[in-house]
Amino acid sequence: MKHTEANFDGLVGPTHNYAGLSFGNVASSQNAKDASHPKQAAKQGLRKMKALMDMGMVQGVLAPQERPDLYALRRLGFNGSDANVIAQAAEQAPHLLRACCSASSMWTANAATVSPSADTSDGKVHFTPANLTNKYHRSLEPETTGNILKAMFKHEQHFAHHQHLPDNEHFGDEGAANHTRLCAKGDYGHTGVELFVYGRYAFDSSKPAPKKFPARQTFEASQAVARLHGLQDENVVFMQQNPDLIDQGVFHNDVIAVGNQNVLFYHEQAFLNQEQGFNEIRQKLGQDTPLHFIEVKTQDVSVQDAVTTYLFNTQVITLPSGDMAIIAPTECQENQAVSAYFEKLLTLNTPIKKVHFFDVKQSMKNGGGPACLRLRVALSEQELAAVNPNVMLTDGLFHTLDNWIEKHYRDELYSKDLADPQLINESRTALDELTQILNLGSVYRFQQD
Ligand code: SUG
Repeated sequence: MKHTEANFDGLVGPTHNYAGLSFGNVASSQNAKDASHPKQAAKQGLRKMKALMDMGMVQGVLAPQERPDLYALRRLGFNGSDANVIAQAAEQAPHLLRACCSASSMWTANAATVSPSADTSDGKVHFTPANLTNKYHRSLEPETTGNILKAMFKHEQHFAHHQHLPDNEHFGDEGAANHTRLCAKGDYGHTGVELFVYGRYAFDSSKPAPKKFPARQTFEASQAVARLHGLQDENVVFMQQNPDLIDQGVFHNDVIAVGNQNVLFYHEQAFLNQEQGFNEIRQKLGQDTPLHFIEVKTQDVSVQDAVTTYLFNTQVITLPSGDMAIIAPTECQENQAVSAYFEKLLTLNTPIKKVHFFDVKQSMKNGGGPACLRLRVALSEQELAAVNPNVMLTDGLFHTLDNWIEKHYRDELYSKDLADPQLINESRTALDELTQILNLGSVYRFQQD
């Protein structure tokens, strides 16, 4: 049976802004308080989705979350009418208002960890929303993420949904950004090896850990997700991220490594105990599945260049022709070392034959590249047929969403605009219409009250 990998990209929400909320994420800190362009951001993302669809890829859409999050603000003691809640927060705690307005759910590589049915003990596709405990603004996402995923992947016969891990730093979980599935080339349907990459141990302080910036993902969280998904020990590998790199702004593994089928593309400094980990991957995948380990040396691309260009936050995709292509942000093209590296890569006789560049600058300014914007779900034909069809991109849906963005999104948003109570209605009107377009039902709390 044919298996495909579908990409579900996050639609950028109407409150997209730069609030400097992510300590350890260099772009987020550097661009704090700049004016943002929500309409442009949403259209950049939508255009990338359309381009992948036009390349013959299976492409879906993941809806944004309700922001401002008035429920979160009320939970923190702001009260009265919705407009009052916003006004009080703007005056007394503008940092909390900014956090509750973040459109960060757009980075769906952090929405969940997904294990395809070929790997799981019950033969279902498993989803665990990420708890994102390390950042307050992101910790507001998992419950709604779970609701949206359930509305997209409804059939219990094929799909299993878990609750996010306990909301505690010990089980800090950032989802697919720290999870890579490797398998035979051209075949998502055979059991693969699921590589979980963590930043620190939560219950053993004697182990290496970063000193300056937080390690968001714990070993214990990765282990728990593997258990929940019913993965077998012989199909799972855990590797630790190099803590020095977290201190240089590599806040997720997908900022320094990316894999697809039989390719692992990574920076030479990405992992601790690299050879040991790679040997385990080789041994668990077996001799029939030789892997291409494409290592980028520091002398070719520095860690700093990798962080500013997002060379590794690229999507490595298998095209219908069987060749692989890289989907990269235009920042890579603009950097001499990285563009020279790409030229070299295409001569290396690896499965990667082409590089496509996309302008996702609005997302990049908050530290989110092409790979952050998508959640990968490998599906059999039957499973794909069971996905809510309204979330799958077609030319028709592309035009509907393009018009929807045009109608509801602001061109520009400044930090002070977050105090505008009108933004609540704008955002809710847009999302209410979106749930109808995508046939999601009432996934938002404002629709349930
Ligand atoms: O969690 N930025 C996100 C970027 C996530 C990127 N995702 C992956 N690497 N998969 C984060 O740090 C910034 C929001 C702000 O500062 O306004 C933010 O949340």
